[in-house]
Amino acid sequence: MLTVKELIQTESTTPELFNAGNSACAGCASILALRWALKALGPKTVVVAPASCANVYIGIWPKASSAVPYINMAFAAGASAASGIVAGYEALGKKDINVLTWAGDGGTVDIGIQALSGAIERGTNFIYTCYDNEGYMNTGTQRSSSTLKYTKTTTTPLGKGMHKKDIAQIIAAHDIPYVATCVATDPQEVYNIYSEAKKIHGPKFIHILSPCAPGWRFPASRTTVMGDLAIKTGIFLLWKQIDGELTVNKRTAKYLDKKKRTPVIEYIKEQGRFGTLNESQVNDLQAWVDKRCDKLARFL
Ligand SMILES: Cc1ncc(C[n+]2csc(CCOP(=O)(O)OP(=O)(O)O)c2C)c(N)n1
Ligand code: SF4
Repeated sequence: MLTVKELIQTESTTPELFNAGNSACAGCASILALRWALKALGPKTVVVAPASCANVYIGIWPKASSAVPYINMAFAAGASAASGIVAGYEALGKKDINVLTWAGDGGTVDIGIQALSGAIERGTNFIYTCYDNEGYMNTGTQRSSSTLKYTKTTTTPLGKGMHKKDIAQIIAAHDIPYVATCVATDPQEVYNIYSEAKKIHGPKFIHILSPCAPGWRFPASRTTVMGDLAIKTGIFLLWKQIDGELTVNKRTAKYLDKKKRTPVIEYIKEQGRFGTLNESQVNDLQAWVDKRCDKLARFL
């Protein structure tokens, strides 16, 4: 696992596989994670990107930003397309190519979940990433089943009525070799996770919380603050499950103790997407976080 010092060296010694001049918004966390994931995976990687911001921020041919093959795919088909590509390479006897699905939460937790579950059941040797910006951002901020309760979106103008679905736990229940969660604003963790995942055979699932300035309505300069606050409040939990063994990430472990945890209101008030919440709504979100933290604390 790389230290921060080694990571800084790695930035200049590894090839740049997602180049500058892409068309992501300023402060996009998803693109930061993709850049570091590709640095870890290396040039022998094929990316499958179902309908999402990932089809837009790659840019327009012939000036697209990806230096590796990058396939824009139908919304529901991120995992099934990857399954076909893996089968094709296997038929050709090519064993050293990483196939990476890079999908949003809409493309994963909503429309893509069936294809993902099927590809996993077939034992597909690929890495599936859900970069989770908690909404359909590419099409103008509609809610997904990964949107936090009370978030105001164009389809939930008064605030979403139900809690976020826990996609990482759903996939972990498929008993696959590797599941990990991280925040896109932590390049060291992103690099380390992808370096680890590429050595494992079979389906790998990585859930990345990706703060999104326009969709969450915070200033682009504060993207990394949102990633840090998500961990400190426990609103996003960091853990890994390798061959059925769940371990809690050290950063999250600290905040499973409620006395050390930052209250969720500190996260909420940084982001325009929640509008003004009343006391009972804030308490409800806090209770949801506390329950999830208590559940994870059993694995410490
Ligand atoms: C079947 C289908 N329905 C709707 C769309 C329109 N569409 C394109 S991207 C998108 C939202 C994608 O959301 P998400 O997967 O969360 O990725 P993000 O845009 O947030 O990066 C939608 C609804 C589509 N391409 N195909
Ligand atoms: S809308 Fe959000 S996720 Fe999409 S490119 Fe912009 S910052 Fe990134």
